[in-house]
Amino acid sequence: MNSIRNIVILTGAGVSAESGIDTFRSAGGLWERHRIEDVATPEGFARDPDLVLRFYDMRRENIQKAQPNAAHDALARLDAAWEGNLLIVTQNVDDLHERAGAKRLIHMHGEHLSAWCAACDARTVWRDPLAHRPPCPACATPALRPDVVWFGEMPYQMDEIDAAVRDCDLFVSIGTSGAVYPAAGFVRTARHVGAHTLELNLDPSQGSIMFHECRLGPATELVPAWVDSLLS
Ligand code: BV8
Repeated sequence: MNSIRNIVILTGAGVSAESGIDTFRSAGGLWERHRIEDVATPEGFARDPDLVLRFYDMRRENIQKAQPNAAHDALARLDAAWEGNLLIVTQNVDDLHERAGAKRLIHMHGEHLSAWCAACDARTVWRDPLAHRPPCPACATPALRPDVVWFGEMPYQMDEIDAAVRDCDLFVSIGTSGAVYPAAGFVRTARHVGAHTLELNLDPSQGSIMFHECRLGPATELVPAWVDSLLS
C-alpha cells in the first residue's frame, strides 16, 4: 500500500448511524415513514412545503443532539496526518465530520445547518426550524428552504469531486448503500483510472461487486482499524 498518494473517501449515512442518526434505507430508517418523492424532491416541496420543512426541522434538531463517533474521529485523524491529497466527499447533511475535525471535506448533498433563500439565492447558517417561514436574513422574504440537494437537483462541487476521483489511487466508500447517483458511480471512475477500491460497510451494498475489496462490519470498528493500518 506504500504507493498510495491521493485518497478519496465517500461517506454515507452509515458513518453516522452509530451516532444515533437514522440512515435512509435500513429498517426504521428515514424513508420508512416518508415517501422519498414527498420529502426529498422539489415537486414534493412545492406540493406540501409544510411536510418537507417539518421533516428537515426534525432531522436538524436530531443532528444537533448527535456526537461524532470513532469513525468520524479516525477520518479526521487521517485528514490531519495524510501528506498526500485527501478528500472526504460526504453524502450526509450532518456536520459530524467537521465537528470531529475534518478539513478537506465536501458536502455533495448539501448541509442541514444551511438555509437557502429561494428569493435571493443567499445561503445562511441556520440551526433553528424553518416550518414557521422565518424571513431570509439577506432579503427578508419568507422563502427559506433546506440547503440540501433533492432528487433531480445537481449535487454540489461535482467538478472538484470528479477531478479528485480521477486523480486518486485509493478510493474508499464507507457506510453507503450505493443506491443514489452520481455518488454511486464514483467507484467506476476510480477503477477506470486504476485506483484501488475498498468498501467498508455494515452490509453488502448495491455497488459491492465494483470494489476490489469489501470489509463488512460497523464503521466504528472498521474505520479506525483501516486508518491505523494506513498510517502505520
Ligand atoms: C442528479 C437529500 C442530475 C438530502 C438525497 C435512474 C438511474 C440512475 C440514476 C437516476 C435514475 N433516476 C434518477 C436518477 C438520479 C437520482 C438517483 O440516483 N435516483 C436513485 C434513487 C435511482 N439522483 C439524483 O437525482 C441526484 N441528482 O442526478 O442530478 C442532474 C443532471 C442535470 C441537471 C440536474 C440534475 C441527486 C441525489 C441526491 C438526492 N438527495 N437526500 C437529505 O435529505 O439528506 S439522497 C439520500 O440518499 C441522502 O442524501 C443519502 O446521502 C443518499 C444515499 O443514502 P446512503 O447515505 O447510502 O444511506 P442508506 O440508508 O441508503 O444506506 C446506509 C448504508 O450504511 C447501508 O449500506 C448500511 O448497510 C450501512 N450502514 C448502516 N449502519 C452502519 C453502516 N455501515 C457501517 N457502519 C454502520 N454502523
